[in-house]
Amino acid sequence: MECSIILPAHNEVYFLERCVKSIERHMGKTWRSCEVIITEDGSIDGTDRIARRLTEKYRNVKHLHSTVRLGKGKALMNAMNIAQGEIIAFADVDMPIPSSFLPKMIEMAKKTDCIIIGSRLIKGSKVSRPVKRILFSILYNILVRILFQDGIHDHQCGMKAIPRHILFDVLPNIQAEGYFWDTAFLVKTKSKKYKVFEVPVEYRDRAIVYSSMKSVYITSFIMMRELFKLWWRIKPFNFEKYAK
Ligand SMILES: Nc1nc2c(ncn2[C@@H]2O[C@H](COP(=O)(O)OP(=O)(O)O)[C@@H](O)[C@H]2O)c(=O)[nH]1
Ligand SMILES: [Mg+2]
Repeated sequence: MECSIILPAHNEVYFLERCVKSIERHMGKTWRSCEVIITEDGSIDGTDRIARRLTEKYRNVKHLHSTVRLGKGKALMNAMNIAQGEIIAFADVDMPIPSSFLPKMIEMAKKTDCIIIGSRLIKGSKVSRPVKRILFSILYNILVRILFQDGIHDHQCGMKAIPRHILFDVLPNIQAEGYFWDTAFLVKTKSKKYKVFEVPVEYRDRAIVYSSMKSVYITSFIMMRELFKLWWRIKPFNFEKYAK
């Protein structure tokens, strides 16, 4: 299997089918050698029914379901554990980044054998988000770079493509179940000296009415708390020990 595309979904009744169709269109010929894993939990809006219907319509679409909300990180890890692809990619269902970036990033991961991540904070990116989210994102990423010296500009962008062997070397012992998963993963990746390339993306936040996030302030607080917990756990610059 060439690649696995993981779609974490929580209450995405409006976007899920559009997202899968858009990916099918942009993957072109490679669509048939890919699997799509919808990892969906805690939805109360009928997203699970749509996901089931999509598995009937497409042979290469799978659906993982839990009635309890698991968090994005846990949902991603559950899907990774059943993913068969040589490249394992994931993307947000509300498509803040056009799906056309997905085949490009998968191809780059294949060619370079490195981790490819979308970035909203490097030259060439085009971003349309509320100012408070941009500010939090800049501050948060500066803080991660100061604490962990990893040189990455955007840890939290929702589109990433990872070669299988790297993913499964890094995955054990990542203790992050929610949105913080991406940062925990990248910090660990860097502690193991893998290369990460950032690709500038076009990014547009969904209309707030569809957002599954409670509030930017609550989420920001949780992210900061998780960040300091991680720092405390691995202690400053003690990467060698963390890498094991
Ligand atoms: N399975 C699962 N997916 C989630 C959860 N929380 C968020 N997601 C998904 O993660 C992606 C990003 O979430 P979103 O609310 O758009 O975050 P934002 O873009 O950072 O505001 C979307 O595809 C969501 O459906 C969760 O608890 N479980
Ligand atoms: Mg979003």
